[in-house]
Amino acid sequence: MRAAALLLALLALPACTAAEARGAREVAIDVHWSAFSTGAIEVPRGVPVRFVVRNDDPIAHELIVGDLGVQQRHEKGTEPKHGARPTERDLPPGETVETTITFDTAGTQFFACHLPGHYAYGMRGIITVL
Ligand SMILES: [Cu+2]
Repeated sequence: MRAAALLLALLALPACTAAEARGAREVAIDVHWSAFSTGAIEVPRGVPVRFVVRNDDPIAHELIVGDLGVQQRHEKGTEPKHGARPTERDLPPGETVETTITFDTAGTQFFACHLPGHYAYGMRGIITVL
């Protein structure tokens, strides 16, 4: 009986390790003093990833997820409000916003805030899709 339990435990181990190595399915990010709490995250390809973003600041921010082209468009753009797309969300002051994104291809994506001056100040990070 004990041998069977040990065998089951060993069989389960590689599956857990592989899932962890493929990146997080829930990502918590805090915003404080116009800075994201992390600058680099890893997520798995092809499965929904839930972002839970808490804005601790008394001012608004935003979470824009996408490739470099998306980030450049938003940096130059004038869209004052977001919300319809899961990859483009407003972060009102003092609120926590959740959004779920599925990354279809492995590679590098970015997250950033493009309110005036915030990107240059450092509100950006890298998403590695594994
Ligand atoms: Cu911001």
